[in-house]
Amino acid sequence: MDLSYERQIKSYARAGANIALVKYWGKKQEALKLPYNSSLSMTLDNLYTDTGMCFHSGEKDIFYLNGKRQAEEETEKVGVFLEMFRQLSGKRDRVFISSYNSFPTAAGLASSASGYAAMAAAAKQLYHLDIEDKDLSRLARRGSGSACRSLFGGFVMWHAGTDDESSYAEPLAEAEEYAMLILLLNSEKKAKPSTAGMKEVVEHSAYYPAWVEQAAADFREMKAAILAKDFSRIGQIAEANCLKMHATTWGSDRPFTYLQPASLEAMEIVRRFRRQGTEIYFTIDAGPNIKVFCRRKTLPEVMRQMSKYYEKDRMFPAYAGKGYQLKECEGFDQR
Ligand code: 2P0
Repeated sequence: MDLSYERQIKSYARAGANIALVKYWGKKQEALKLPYNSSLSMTLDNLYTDTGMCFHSGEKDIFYLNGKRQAEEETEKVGVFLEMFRQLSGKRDRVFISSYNSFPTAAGLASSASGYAAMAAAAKQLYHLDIEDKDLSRLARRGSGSACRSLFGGFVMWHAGTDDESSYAEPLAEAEEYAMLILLLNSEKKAKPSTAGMKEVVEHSAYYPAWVEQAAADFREMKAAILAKDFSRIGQIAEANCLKMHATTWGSDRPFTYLQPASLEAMEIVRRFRRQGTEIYFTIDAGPNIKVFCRRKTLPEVMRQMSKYYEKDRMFPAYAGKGYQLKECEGFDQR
């Protein structure tokens, strides 16, 4: 079995990564991936996943990521995800899937979000499902919670909801005036995946109930700040929200942290920029890397100044991305 199936790919989708400004952190229902709190993110343009799919006659799904065939465990996870589409369509054939990330995989850069969003969109097309984007977001959520947000462009809300039906994502507003600069401080695969990290804090952190309460307030305020186009307020809420998320890891019976010395240093660099008059803010996910939120027009200058501290190949600039895109095609080489 090899990548020759790529020439037969019929359905192809692209979805952008997203960075949460109010984080998703903790599930109240593991299997359905129902979160305790609503979250709000910005979709990025040049960090994305391309996924192509076609049916094949074999007995098992085949999954390639960045040109490399994936082991059984990862392929089975994808198979469980695709099972939802098989049940909805009634078509049982196994699928060949090939995905490419435009950025380092599993380094805290939200590759599972764009990955499952692109896969959900490609599967919708392959199985000819006539479903609305809201319902597609519920399916993407089952692959990886944050994937539901990657189907849409600009600023996106994921309503926590109380059951499968009510936990979905929808766009809030465009984000053309803003940008993100991702500083890749450490590209190693993280020791504690976010799924395990959030489970741990839900069960063991004294601060978890406070997080749920604070996140709800941050979500409401962030929504208002975005609609008011209040850049400073968006940045302030985002920065404080990520620190509250990280505080839950310190407040656990079994304390851990995703931050590294380089993360604290980068946080201080961002604060120094602000003191010197360049208004930028940081946010940090379940890993050591820093994402800088800034105005679109200041991104080139921020990059120029950041290059005093970081190599060019460690910096990933991005503007706001669009929602998922579909293409019917004959083979992946026509991308
Ligand atoms: C977020 N994260 O809102 C938060 C902030 C990490 C920190 O969404 O278990 O890969 O597959 O639902 O979606 C990462 O979590 O976790 C994440 P699962 P997912 O972006």
